[in-house]
Amino acid sequence: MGELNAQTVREVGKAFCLAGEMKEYAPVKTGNINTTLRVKYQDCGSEKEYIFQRINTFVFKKPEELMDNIRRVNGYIEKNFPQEKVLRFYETKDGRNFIYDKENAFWRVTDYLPHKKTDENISLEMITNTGYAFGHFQMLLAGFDGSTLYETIPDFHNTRARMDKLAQDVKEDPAGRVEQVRDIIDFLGSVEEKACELSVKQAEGRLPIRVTHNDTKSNNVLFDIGTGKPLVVIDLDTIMPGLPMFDFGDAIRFIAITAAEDDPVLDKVRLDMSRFKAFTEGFIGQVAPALSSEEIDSMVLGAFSMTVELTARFLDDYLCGDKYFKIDYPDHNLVRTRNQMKLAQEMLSHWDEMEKTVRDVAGRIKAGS
Ligand code: GN1
Ligand code: MG
Repeated sequence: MGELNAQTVREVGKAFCLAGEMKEYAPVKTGNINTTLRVKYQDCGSEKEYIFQRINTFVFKKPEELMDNIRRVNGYIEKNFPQEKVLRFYETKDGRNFIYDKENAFWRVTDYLPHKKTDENISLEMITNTGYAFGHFQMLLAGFDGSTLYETIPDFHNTRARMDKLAQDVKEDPAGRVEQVRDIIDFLGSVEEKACELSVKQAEGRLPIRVTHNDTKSNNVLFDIGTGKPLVVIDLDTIMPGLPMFDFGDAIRFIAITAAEDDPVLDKVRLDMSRFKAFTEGFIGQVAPALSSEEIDSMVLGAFSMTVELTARFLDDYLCGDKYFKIDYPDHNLVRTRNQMKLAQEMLSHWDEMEKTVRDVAGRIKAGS
Protein backbone atom coordinates (compact mmCIF):
# COMPACT_ATOMS: atom_id res chain seq x y z
CA MET A 1 0.00 0.00 0.00
CA GLY A 2 1.34 3.43 -0.94
CA GLU A 3 2.69 5.94 1.56
CA LEU A 4 0.18 8.43 2.85
CA ASN A 5 0.59 12.00 1.76
CA ALA A 6 -1.40 15.22 1.89
CA GLN A 7 -2.45 14.83 -1.71
CA THR A 8 -4.09 11.47 -1.06
CA VAL A 9 -5.84 12.89 2.01
CA ARG A 10 -7.15 15.82 -0.05
CA GLU A 11 -8.38 13.50 -2.77
CA VAL A 12 -10.29 11.42 -0.25
CA GLY A 13 -11.90 14.53 1.24
CA LYS A 14 -12.84 15.74 -2.22
CA ALA A 15 -14.50 12.47 -3.13
CA PHE A 16 -16.73 12.84 -0.08
CA CYS A 17 -17.44 16.49 -0.96
CA LEU A 18 -16.03 17.86 2.32
CA ALA A 19 -16.30 21.63 2.46
CA GLY A 20 -13.27 23.90 2.74
CA GLU A 21 -9.56 23.31 2.68
CA MET A 22 -7.59 20.53 4.32
CA LYS A 23 -5.23 22.09 6.88
CA GLU A 24 -3.54 19.23 8.66
CA TYR A 25 -3.81 15.57 9.47
CA ALA A 26 -2.31 13.25 12.06
CA PRO A 27 -2.43 9.51 12.62
CA VAL A 28 -4.56 8.17 15.47
CA LYS A 29 -2.67 5.37 17.17
CA THR A 30 -5.51 3.29 18.63
CA GLY A 31 -6.51 0.27 16.58
CA ASN A 32 -4.37 -2.62 15.45
CA ILE A 33 -5.72 -3.06 11.94
CA ASN A 34 -6.89 -0.02 9.97
CA THR A 35 -5.03 3.25 9.39
CA THR A 36 -6.86 6.13 11.04
CA LEU A 37 -6.28 9.85 10.53
CA ARG A 38 -7.67 12.87 12.32
CA VAL A 39 -8.03 15.51 9.65
CA LYS A 40 -8.65 19.23 10.07
CA TYR A 41 -10.47 21.33 7.48
CA GLN A 42 -11.00 25.05 7.35
CA ASP A 43 -14.11 26.43 5.73
CA CYS A 44 -14.88 30.17 5.63
CA GLY A 45 -13.01 30.77 8.88
CA SER A 46 -14.42 27.86 10.84
CA GLU A 47 -12.62 24.62 11.56
CA LYS A 48 -14.03 21.13 11.38
CA GLU A 49 -12.39 17.81 12.13
CA TYR A 50 -12.97 14.44 10.50
CA ILE A 51 -11.81 10.88 10.88
CA PHE A 52 -10.49 9.31 7.70
CA GLN A 53 -9.92 5.58 7.74
CA ARG A 54 -8.08 3.40 5.30
CA ILE A 55 -9.37 -0.13 5.68
CA ASN A 56 -6.86 -2.93 5.90
CA THR A 57 -8.00 -5.17 3.07
CA PHE A 58 -5.62 -7.97 4.04
CA VAL A 59 -7.84 -8.35 7.12
CA PHE A 60 -11.18 -7.25 5.68
CA LYS A 61 -11.26 -8.95 2.32
CA LYS A 62 -14.65 -7.57 1.31
CA PRO A 63 -14.77 -4.01 2.67
CA GLU A 64 -17.82 -3.06 0.62
CA GLU A 65 -19.82 -5.71 2.46
CA LEU A 66 -18.56 -4.36 5.76
CA MET A 67 -19.76 -0.86 4.85
CA ASP A 68 -23.09 -2.29 3.80
CA ASN A 69 -23.48 -3.93 7.22
CA ILE A 70 -22.74 -0.62 8.91
CA ARG A 71 -25.16 1.27 6.71
CA ARG A 72 -27.96 -1.15 7.51
CA VAL A 73 -27.29 -1.38 11.23
CA ASN A 74 -27.08 2.42 11.54
CA GLY A 75 -30.23 2.77 9.45
CA TYR A 76 -32.06 0.32 11.68
CA ILE A 77 -31.06 2.18 14.84
CA GLU A 78 -31.93 5.59 13.37
CA LYS A 79 -35.32 4.37 12.24
CA ASN A 80 -36.33 2.50 15.36
CA PHE A 81 -34.54 4.48 18.05
CA PRO A 82 -34.31 8.06 16.79
CA GLN A 83 -33.08 9.29 20.17
CA GLU A 84 -29.88 7.20 19.82
CA LYS A 85 -26.73 8.62 18.32
CA VAL A 86 -25.02 6.76 15.50
CA LEU A 87 -21.72 7.50 13.84
CA ARG A 88 -22.63 8.23 10.24
CA PHE A 89 -20.30 7.93 7.30
CA TYR A 90 -20.02 10.58 4.62
CA GLU A 91 -21.23 9.71 1.16
CA THR A 92 -19.92 10.40 -2.30
CA LYS A 93 -22.03 12.15 -4.97
CA ASP A 94 -23.36 8.80 -6.07
CA GLY A 95 -24.34 7.76 -2.57
CA ARG A 96 -21.56 5.35 -1.63
CA ASN A 97 -20.10 5.43 1.89
CA PHE A 98 -16.61 4.48 0.72
CA ILE A 99 -14.16 5.23 -2.05
CA TYR A 100 -11.14 3.62 -3.64
CA ASP A 101 -8.21 6.01 -4.09
CA LYS A 102 -5.83 6.03 -7.07
CA GLU A 103 -3.87 3.18 -5.59
CA ASN A 104 -7.02 1.19 -4.97
CA ALA A 105 -6.92 1.70 -1.20
CA PHE A 106 -10.35 1.70 0.47
CA TRP A 107 -11.36 4.80 2.45
CA ARG A 108 -14.26 6.00 4.56
CA VAL A 109 -14.90 9.24 6.45
CA THR A 110 -16.86 10.26 9.54
CA ASP A 111 -17.04 13.34 11.71
CA TYR A 112 -14.51 13.51 14.48
CA LEU A 113 -16.51 13.46 17.70
CA PRO A 114 -14.77 15.19 20.61
CA HIS A 115 -14.76 12.70 23.48
CA LYS A 116 -13.28 12.02 26.85
CA LYS A 117 -10.19 9.82 26.66
CA THR A 118 -10.33 6.43 28.37
CA ASP A 119 -6.95 5.12 29.37
CA GLU A 120 -5.67 2.57 31.86
CA ASN A 121 -6.83 4.80 34.73
CA ILE A 122 -10.46 4.66 33.66
CA SER A 123 -12.78 5.03 36.68
CA LEU A 124 -15.09 2.27 37.89
CA GLU A 125 -18.04 4.46 37.01
CA MET A 126 -16.85 4.75 33.42
CA ILE A 127 -16.28 1.00 33.31
CA THR A 128 -19.89 0.45 34.35
CA ASN A 129 -20.93 2.95 31.69
CA THR A 130 -18.91 1.03 29.11
CA GLY A 131 -20.74 -2.15 30.06
CA TYR A 132 -24.02 -0.30 29.89
CA ALA A 133 -23.17 1.04 26.40
CA PHE A 134 -22.28 -2.35 24.92
CA GLY A 135 -25.19 -4.12 26.63
CA HIS A 136 -27.60 -1.43 25.52
CA PHE A 137 -26.21 -1.61 21.98
CA GLN A 138 -26.85 -5.34 21.88
CA MET A 139 -30.40 -4.81 23.11
CA LEU A 140 -31.05 -2.15 20.45
CA LEU A 141 -30.26 -4.76 17.84
CA ALA A 142 -32.32 -7.54 19.40
CA GLY A 143 -34.94 -7.15 16.66
CA PHE A 144 -32.46 -6.90 13.78
CA ASP A 145 -32.30 -9.97 11.57
CA GLY A 146 -28.65 -11.02 11.91
CA SER A 147 -28.88 -13.48 9.03
CA THR A 148 -28.97 -10.51 6.64
CA LEU A 149 -25.51 -9.34 7.75
CA TYR A 150 -22.40 -10.30 5.84
CA GLU A 151 -19.82 -12.22 7.83
CA THR A 152 -16.98 -9.70 7.46
CA ILE A 153 -14.45 -12.16 8.88
CA PRO A 154 -15.66 -15.75 8.77
CA ASP A 155 -15.23 -17.68 12.03
CA PHE A 156 -14.11 -14.49 13.76
CA HIS A 157 -14.80 -15.76 17.28
CA ASN A 158 -14.70 -19.44 16.49
CA THR A 159 -12.07 -20.33 19.08
CA ARG A 160 -11.93 -23.90 17.78
CA ALA A 161 -11.07 -22.72 14.27
CA ARG A 162 -8.47 -20.28 15.66
CA MET A 163 -6.77 -23.07 17.61
CA ASP A 164 -6.76 -25.33 14.55
CA LYS A 165 -5.17 -22.61 12.44
CA LEU A 166 -2.51 -22.10 15.11
CA ALA A 167 -1.78 -25.84 15.26
CA GLN A 168 -1.28 -25.87 11.50
CA ASP A 169 1.13 -22.91 11.64
CA VAL A 170 3.05 -24.46 14.52
CA LYS A 171 3.59 -27.47 12.27
CA GLU A 172 4.68 -25.37 9.30
CA ASP A 173 6.65 -22.80 11.33
CA PRO A 174 6.77 -20.30 8.44
CA ALA A 175 8.99 -17.73 10.20
CA GLY A 176 11.15 -20.20 12.15
CA ARG A 177 9.93 -18.91 15.53
CA VAL A 178 8.26 -21.93 17.07
CA GLU A 179 11.19 -23.02 19.25
CA GLN A 180 11.04 -19.87 21.44
CA VAL A 181 7.36 -20.25 22.25
CA ARG A 182 7.09 -23.88 23.33
CA ASP A 183 5.85 -22.92 26.81
CA ILE A 184 2.98 -20.92 25.31
CA ILE A 185 2.03 -23.75 22.98
CA ASP A 186 2.01 -26.10 25.98
CA PHE A 187 -0.19 -23.75 27.97
CA LEU A 188 -2.64 -23.39 25.10
CA GLY A 189 -2.74 -27.16 24.73
CA SER A 190 -3.60 -27.52 28.40
CA VAL A 191 -6.58 -25.13 28.26
CA GLU A 192 -7.74 -25.78 24.71
CA GLU A 193 -10.66 -27.97 25.55
CA LYS A 194 -12.09 -25.57 28.09
CA ALA A 195 -11.55 -22.55 25.83
CA CYS A 196 -13.34 -24.27 22.95
CA GLU A 197 -16.40 -25.28 24.96
CA LEU A 198 -18.25 -22.20 23.78
CA SER A 199 -17.51 -22.97 20.12
CA VAL A 200 -18.79 -26.49 20.69
CA LYS A 201 -22.01 -25.23 22.30
CA GLN A 202 -22.44 -22.79 19.43
CA ALA A 203 -21.83 -25.42 16.78
CA GLU A 204 -24.36 -27.71 18.45
CA GLY A 205 -26.93 -24.90 18.40
CA ARG A 206 -27.26 -24.84 22.19
CA LEU A 207 -26.99 -21.06 22.46
CA PRO A 208 -29.12 -18.55 20.56
CA ILE A 209 -27.33 -16.49 17.96
CA ARG A 210 -27.78 -12.73 18.33
CA VAL A 211 -26.32 -9.67 16.64
CA THR A 212 -23.08 -8.88 18.39
CA HIS A 213 -20.42 -6.19 18.12
CA ASN A 214 -17.48 -8.58 18.51
CA ASP A 215 -14.80 -6.00 19.29
CA THR A 216 -15.85 -4.54 22.61
CA LYS A 217 -12.69 -2.81 23.74
CA SER A 218 -13.55 0.15 25.96
CA ASN A 219 -12.10 2.57 23.43
CA ASN A 220 -14.91 1.55 21.10
CA VAL A 221 -17.30 3.56 23.27
CA LEU A 222 -17.02 7.33 23.01
CA PHE A 223 -17.81 9.29 26.17
CA ASP A 224 -19.13 12.81 26.53
CA ILE A 225 -16.40 15.17 27.74
CA GLY A 226 -18.69 16.98 30.15
CA THR A 227 -20.83 14.24 31.66
CA GLY A 228 -18.59 11.18 31.16
CA LYS A 229 -21.68 9.34 29.88
CA PRO A 230 -21.50 7.13 26.76
CA LEU A 231 -22.23 8.96 23.53
CA VAL A 232 -22.01 6.24 20.93
CA VAL A 233 -20.60 2.77 20.25
CA ILE A 234 -18.13 2.83 17.36
CA ASP A 235 -16.12 0.39 15.21
CA LEU A 236 -18.87 -1.72 13.70
CA ASP A 237 -16.44 -3.51 11.37
CA THR A 238 -17.06 -6.88 12.93
CA ILE A 239 -20.75 -6.56 13.65
CA MET A 240 -22.06 -10.04 12.84
CA PRO A 241 -24.24 -12.79 14.21
CA GLY A 242 -22.61 -14.11 17.37
CA LEU A 243 -22.98 -14.86 21.06
CA PRO A 244 -23.42 -12.25 23.80
CA MET A 245 -20.53 -13.96 25.62
CA PHE A 246 -18.22 -12.69 22.86
CA ASP A 247 -19.08 -9.10 23.72
CA PHE A 248 -19.02 -9.60 27.45
CA GLY A 249 -15.86 -11.68 27.22
CA ASP A 250 -13.84 -9.45 24.93
CA ALA A 251 -14.71 -6.40 27.01
CA ILE A 252 -13.69 -8.11 30.25
CA ARG A 253 -10.47 -9.22 28.62
CA PHE A 254 -9.65 -5.61 27.88
CA ILE A 255 -11.11 -3.68 30.79
CA ALA A 256 -10.80 -5.91 33.84
CA ILE A 257 -7.01 -5.71 33.99
CA THR A 258 -5.02 -2.74 35.15
CA ALA A 259 -2.38 -3.09 32.40
CA ALA A 260 -2.64 -2.49 28.67
CA GLU A 261 -2.96 -5.61 26.51
CA ASP A 262 0.62 -5.19 25.31
CA ASP A 263 2.25 -4.35 28.64
CA PRO A 264 5.45 -6.42 28.85
CA VAL A 265 5.52 -6.30 32.69
CA LEU A 266 3.56 -9.42 33.48
CA ASP A 267 3.33 -8.64 37.21
CA LYS A 268 1.01 -5.82 36.25
CA VAL A 269 -1.32 -8.15 34.36
CA ARG A 270 -3.81 -8.92 37.09
CA LEU A 271 -7.50 -9.49 36.93
CA ASP A 272 -9.07 -6.73 38.97
CA MET A 273 -12.33 -7.96 40.47
CA SER A 274 -13.65 -4.49 41.20
CA ARG A 275 -13.31 -3.69 37.51
CA PHE A 276 -14.87 -7.02 36.62
CA LYS A 277 -17.82 -6.25 38.87
CA ALA A 278 -18.18 -2.70 37.54
CA PHE A 279 -18.38 -3.87 33.93
CA THR A 280 -20.70 -6.75 34.80
CA GLU A 281 -23.11 -4.37 36.54
CA GLY A 282 -23.36 -2.29 33.39
CA PHE A 283 -23.47 -5.02 30.76
CA ILE A 284 -25.41 -7.78 32.49
CA GLY A 285 -27.68 -5.10 33.94
CA GLN A 286 -28.76 -4.36 30.38
CA VAL A 287 -28.89 -7.79 28.79
CA ALA A 288 -29.94 -10.10 31.62
CA PRO A 289 -33.70 -9.78 31.03
CA ALA A 290 -33.26 -11.08 27.47
CA LEU A 291 -30.91 -13.97 28.23
CA SER A 292 -31.45 -17.58 29.26
CA SER A 293 -29.76 -18.93 32.36
CA GLU A 294 -27.46 -21.02 30.16
CA GLU A 295 -26.33 -17.83 28.45
CA ILE A 296 -25.76 -16.07 31.77
CA ASP A 297 -23.88 -19.11 33.07
CA SER A 298 -21.59 -19.05 30.01
CA MET A 299 -20.40 -15.45 30.44
CA VAL A 300 -17.26 -16.26 32.39
CA LEU A 301 -16.44 -18.97 29.88
CA GLY A 302 -16.81 -16.24 27.25
CA ALA A 303 -14.20 -14.08 28.99
CA PHE A 304 -11.80 -17.00 29.19
CA SER A 305 -12.44 -18.10 25.59
CA MET A 306 -11.89 -14.59 24.21
CA THR A 307 -8.63 -14.27 26.15
CA VAL A 308 -7.28 -17.67 25.09
CA GLU A 309 -8.45 -16.99 21.54
CA LEU A 310 -6.56 -13.70 21.38
CA THR A 311 -3.49 -15.37 22.90
CA ALA A 312 -3.69 -17.86 20.03
CA ARG A 313 -4.29 -15.13 17.44
CA PHE A 314 -1.36 -12.97 18.57
CA LEU A 315 0.86 -16.05 18.72
CA ASP A 316 -0.26 -17.23 15.32
CA ASP A 317 0.52 -13.83 13.81
CA TYR A 318 3.95 -13.90 15.46
CA LEU A 319 4.62 -17.34 14.04
CA CYS A 320 3.51 -16.21 10.58
CA GLY A 321 5.84 -13.19 10.55
CA ASP A 322 3.45 -10.40 11.77
CA LYS A 323 1.14 -10.07 8.82
CA TYR A 324 -2.16 -9.26 10.54
CA PHE A 325 -1.79 -6.97 13.58
CA LYS A 326 0.20 -3.74 13.29
CA ILE A 327 3.39 -3.94 15.31
CA ASP A 328 5.53 -1.13 16.77
CA TYR A 329 8.64 -3.28 17.37
CA PRO A 330 9.80 -6.76 16.30
CA ASP A 331 8.51 -8.79 19.27
CA HIS A 332 5.30 -6.83 19.78
CA ASN A 333 3.04 -9.78 18.98
CA LEU A 334 5.02 -12.03 21.30
CA VAL A 335 4.68 -9.49 24.13
CA ARG A 336 0.95 -9.30 23.48
CA THR A 337 0.76 -13.10 23.50
CA ARG A 338 2.50 -13.45 26.87
CA ASN A 339 0.35 -10.69 28.33
CA GLN A 340 -2.87 -12.43 27.26
CA MET A 341 -1.62 -15.81 28.41
CA LYS A 342 -1.00 -14.33 31.87
CA LEU A 343 -4.50 -12.90 31.87
CA ALA A 344 -5.98 -16.27 30.94
CA GLN A 345 -4.13 -17.78 33.91
CA GLU A 346 -5.48 -15.03 36.14
CA MET A 347 -8.98 -15.84 35.00
CA LEU A 348 -8.53 -19.50 35.88
CA SER A 349 -7.63 -18.56 39.42
CA HIS A 350 -10.58 -16.17 39.81
CA TRP A 351 -13.16 -18.35 38.09
CA ASP A 352 -15.55 -18.97 41.00
CA GLU A 353 -15.45 -15.36 42.11
CA MET A 354 -16.27 -14.21 38.58
CA GLU A 355 -19.13 -16.66 38.26
CA LYS A 356 -20.60 -15.58 41.56
CA THR A 357 -20.45 -11.92 40.53
CA VAL A 358 -22.25 -12.57 37.23
CA ARG A 359 -24.88 -14.73 38.92
CA ASP A 360 -25.49 -12.16 41.66
CA VAL A 361 -25.91 -9.28 39.23
CA ALA A 362 -28.12 -11.28 36.85
CA GLY A 363 -30.19 -12.64 39.75
CA ARG A 364 -30.77 -9.15 41.07
CA ILE A 365 -31.78 -7.81 37.65
CA LYS A 366 -34.05 -10.74 36.87
CA ALA A 367 -35.71 -10.38 40.28
CA GLY A 368 -36.43 -6.79 39.27
CA SER A 369 -34.63 -5.01 42.08
C1 GN1 B 1 -8.10 -5.70 16.62
O1 GN1 B 1 -7.93 -2.94 15.42
P1 GN1 B 1 -8.82 -3.12 16.58
O2 GN1 B 1 -8.17 -2.57 17.81
O3 GN1 B 1 -10.21 -2.57 16.37
C2 GN1 B 1 -8.86 -6.98 16.27
C3 GN1 B 1 -9.64 -7.47 17.50
C4 GN1 B 1 -8.69 -7.68 18.65
C5 GN1 B 1 -7.96 -6.39 18.93
C6 GN1 B 1 -6.93 -6.58 20.01
C7 GN1 B 1 -10.69 -7.15 12.99
O4 GN1 B 1 -9.05 -4.69 16.86
O5 GN1 B 1 -10.27 -8.69 17.19
O6 GN1 B 1 -9.39 -8.09 19.81
O7 GN1 B 1 -7.27 -5.91 17.74
N1 GN1 B 1 -9.76 -6.74 15.16
C8 GN1 B 1 -9.78 -7.55 14.09
O8 GN1 B 1 -6.48 -5.35 20.43
O9 GN1 B 1 -9.11 -8.55 14.01
MG1 MG C 1 -12.04 -3.16 15.62
